[in-house]
Order: sequence, then structure tokens, then C-alpha cells
Amino acid sequence: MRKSLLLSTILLSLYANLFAQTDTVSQYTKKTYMIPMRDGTKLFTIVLSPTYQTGPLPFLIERTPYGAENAVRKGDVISSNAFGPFETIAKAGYILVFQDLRGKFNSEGTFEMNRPLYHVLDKTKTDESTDAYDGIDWLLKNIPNNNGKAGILGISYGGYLALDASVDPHPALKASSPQASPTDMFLGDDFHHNGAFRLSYGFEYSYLVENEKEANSDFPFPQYDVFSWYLTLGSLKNVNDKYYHNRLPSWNDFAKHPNYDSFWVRQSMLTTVRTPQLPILHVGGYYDQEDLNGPQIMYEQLEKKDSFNRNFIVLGPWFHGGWMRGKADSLGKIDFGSKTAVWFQALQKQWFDYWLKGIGDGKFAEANCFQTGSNQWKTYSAWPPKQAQLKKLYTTASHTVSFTKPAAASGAVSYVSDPATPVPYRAQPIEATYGTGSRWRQWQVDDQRFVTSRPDVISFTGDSLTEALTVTGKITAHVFASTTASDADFVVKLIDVYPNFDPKNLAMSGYELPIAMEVFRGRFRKSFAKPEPFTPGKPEEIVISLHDINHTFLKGHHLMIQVQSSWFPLIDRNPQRYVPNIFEAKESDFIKATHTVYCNSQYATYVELPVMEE
Ligand code: PG9
Repeated sequence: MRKSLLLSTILLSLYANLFAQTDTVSQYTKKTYMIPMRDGTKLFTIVLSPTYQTGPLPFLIERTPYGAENAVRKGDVISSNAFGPFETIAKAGYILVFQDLRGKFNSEGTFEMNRPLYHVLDKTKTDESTDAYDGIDWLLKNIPNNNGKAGILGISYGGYLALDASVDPHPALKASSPQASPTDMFLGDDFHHNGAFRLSYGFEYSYLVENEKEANSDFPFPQYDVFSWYLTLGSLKNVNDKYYHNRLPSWNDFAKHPNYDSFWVRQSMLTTVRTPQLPILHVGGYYDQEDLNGPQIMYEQLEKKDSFNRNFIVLGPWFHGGWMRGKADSLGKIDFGSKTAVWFQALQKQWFDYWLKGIGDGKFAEANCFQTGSNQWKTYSAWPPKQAQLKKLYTTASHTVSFTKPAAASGAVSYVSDPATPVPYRAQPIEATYGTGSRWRQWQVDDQRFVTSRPDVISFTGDSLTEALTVTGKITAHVFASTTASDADFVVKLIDVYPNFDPKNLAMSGYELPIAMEVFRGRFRKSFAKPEPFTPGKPEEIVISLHDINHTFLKGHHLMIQVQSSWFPLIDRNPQRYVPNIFEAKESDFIKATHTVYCNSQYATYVELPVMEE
């Protein structure tokens, strides 16, 4: 009796583990290796294989600057439900690989932030693409029971590395998912937006990654709310003088390259990633506080050369990496009506299962783009959808918006921007980016009423909508502005203003939800490579991409456009007196200025909206 019970238990567990190769793997066994690259440098690599692996499986790789050991739970045997973001995929059965980049944590060599793809111009050079290639080659030859295929994925820096690996990929690399991958660090993403320097992020991140090889370091701020710390810092030249002492290569590069010069061009993925050489699934969040731009513009660039239909995109209502954490059924006070992260993780599993194991029919939508406001997943055969009609939403001198162009020859709104009292980008306290209690992840959905009444923030508000308005695709602002000084930043926001009194959702009454926002450093209005001062008083056009959205402004809501000239300390203060390099500005260069936004028939400031008939 006992014997037969034992036998049936063994048979049952064998059956379970056979079945496990599709979606019920429960345990992984960990091994570590130092894998040699073509130049002899060895990279630390963790390989996790299903403990009861019954047949060949593909590799799923993540490369990281943040410590491979940090990505994996402690212990030699790891349960699949301990994989956090990778749980769904871990249960499906893959050989999971985590690797430290050159020069980080347990790997040999030297780290270089956003190392350019050197091999594209010089085949003798190594970079993150050749390292991924060499790693895959070694894994195929040395890890038993693999099926000869590999996939790569990652979020943010990891996404960037997945994109790198997709350029001249190893032939066994069959699918790649760059998620929240930065594309160009001067035009958008972590370190600058349209040439405006992302001060808090650039300052804290260079310290995080470059202060120590084997740790992620938090800058030791002496206070919790860092707003006044950054203000007291004064000119950016004080960073090296007082704190970094030229020790952090990334900070030195920011200071040395204030314009879009060959340093940024060489590093930009727009320069080197030209065609989808394998199936690529780009993933991005509408509220990504770090890399909102990257996935959208890389998808757009590759789409132009996608003759084999290998280029796909998913956009959701997510903060940076929000699709891999928790349920993502809400962000801050905004509810999305369903568990959008769970939805995504199922899609991600289907994606890799198809390309790496041949499971499923491979019929993936070109674009899966969540629609906020109506809270629905939508699929599109082209992104942005071609049927949207471009409409211009004009600002008026009486602080309203209208789809009709202002008829009067004059009309403008002016405000004084003072670098001594910059507009905070979110309500204080502003905690250190990744510090205790930080609300960094959600500030892009914060209620903008915390600044709407400031005299240096100008708002243009429409009437209550008599019917819902859906806007799907790229939003572009055309600001006609002048300044009494010689340089200025412009931040433009498209805001969904909730009804002033909503008995069904009282707490959300009057909420000012940003739908799209972006900053532009005025000196770059004609060229990012060759900045130019403004001529005081002369109106000029500044064109600002506010990126792709998919949002329904519901009946009863209002459209609002907001303009301001500082966003601190997210963006460093523009001194407003033009100096060749803002990193070397003197305290006396920071001056008050009056900026004017024009709203008339000759100079009409507007935001272009792709409106969809739904
Ligand atoms: N946003 C981070 C980053 C990516 C790439 C370069 C620099 C920073 C990240 O989350 O990894």
C-alpha cells in the first residue's frame, strides 16, 4: 500500500514536471560562471535552470549594471514565485541568465555609462552588443539541455542593453524586448529633455552607479526635502567644486558636453539602431518618469525599415517599469479599471513562448496601446493610427483654449520667471529620487493645482466638454514666445481637468491630471548642436514634442494647456542670461526675465492633437 502510494507520488511529480516545461515550473537551481569575452575580460553570470528540467529549453537573458546578484533571490535553489517580475515567465520554464556588465559588481573590466556601439564602426572593438553576443555563444556551448535559442529583455538600463544586443545579434538570439529603454540621452530620457539638463536625476544617478564598483550608492543628502538643497547648490559648477571633485565620469561628461555634439550623437541609439534585425517588442509607459521617450522614438525609427514585420510596441498607463511591479491597476489617485501589469505579463510570456519555443500562432498586434480615460486596451495595425485627424488647440489671450485660431492681430500673456524662486516640478517635500518615501514614481499624474495659481505659471482652460474627445498619437506644441532676456526654458502641459464638482467621485472633483508634458531649452530652438541666444522681445516659434498618448477626455471634463519656465529640481535652472555653457554659469548670470506667450493671428500658440472618431 505504502509502496504504491510512493510510486503514484513519483509518477504524479514526474507528470507535473513534464507539464512544467509549459507553465508550472516551481524551482530553479542556481550556478555562477565567469564568462570570457573576445578580449579576455570575464563577466560574472548567474544561470538558473529548472531543477527538474526534462527537455531542452531556451535562454532568457537580462544584463544589468545594478548587480546580477541583486536581481536574484539568495540561495542555490529558488522557487519560481520568488522571481517577482519574472514569475509568470519563470513558471513557464526558461533557462534564466543574469549578467553583470563590464566593470560593475563581480565582472571584470571598466564600466562606461551608456557605452556606444563601438563595433559598428570598428569591428575590433567590444561593446554591450559584442558582450551579449559572446555571452550567448558561451552559454550555447556550455550550459546543457538548451534548445539553441535565446531571448533578451530588460527594463531601462536593462532595456537599453536588450536593444544593444539586437544590433548585429548572435544568430541564436531570436527575440528581444527592450522595455523603457532610453534612446537618446540629450533629446529625451534620463539625462536631458530637449537639451534641458535633468538635474536631480543626472546628479543622483551618476553617484548611484559610479561612486562605487560593487554597490548602488545613494547620495548622502543632509535633508529629506531636497528642493532647497538643490537651490542652495547654486551654479552647477559647484557640483565638482564641492562634492564630486571630478571623480564621476558621467557628471564630467554632462559638464563637458552641454550641446548635442559628437559625444551624444555617437552614444545615441538613433545613430546605430537602424533596422529590426530580429523580432523586437518595445514597451513604454505614458507616465514613465525616466524613459518615456525612448521606446516611442525607437519603435518609430525601426518601423520605417520593418519590411519583415518584426517591430512591435506596447504602451500602457505606467510609471518606469510599472508593468513589472504589482498589479498596475492605478497610479497615485488615478484608477485604470483593471490589472494592467498582469495583462502585460501574460502577453510577454506569449511573446517569448512563440519566438523561443514555437508555442502559439504568433499573431501579435502591431501595437497594444492602453487608452486612459476610457480605461481600455486597444490594438492598432499602425502606430500612431493613421485615421486620427490633426486638430490645433489654440491658446487665447483670455486664458481659454479653442479649436478656432485667434482672429485678433494682438493678444499675448506674459509672466515673470525668476531663477531664485523656480516652480517645483511636484509638491514638496521632494524626496531624494530613490530615497525613503520617494513619490518619484507617481509625480507625472500629480494634481497640477499645486502650481496653477502661481503667477509664473500660465493656464488656458476650455469649456466643459459636451462629448468625450479621444486623442491618439503624437502631441506637438507650437509655442510662439519672446523674452526680455536672452535664454529661456518652456514647459508645456496638456491637462485633463475633471469636473469641478463630481458627486460620484467627490475627491477627484477639479483634479488637474497631466496627460502630456515636456520641457524645451529655448537656446536649442533652431539646432541642438548650435545653440543661439534669443533677441530680447522678438517672438520665435518653439516646437515641442509632447510624445504619444491615447487618452479620452470624458464628457464634462475640460482641456487645459499650461506653460511655465522652470521645473525644479527635475530640470536645472536656466540662468536666462545666455552663457555658452550653463554648467559654468556664474551666480550673477541667473536673472529674472519676463516671458511672453503669443496668442494672436500672426503668432498663434497651439497644441496639435490627433483626434480619433471612436
Ligand atoms: N533610468 C535608468 C537608466 C537607464 C539607462 C541609463 C541611465 C539610467 C534605469 O532605470 O536603469
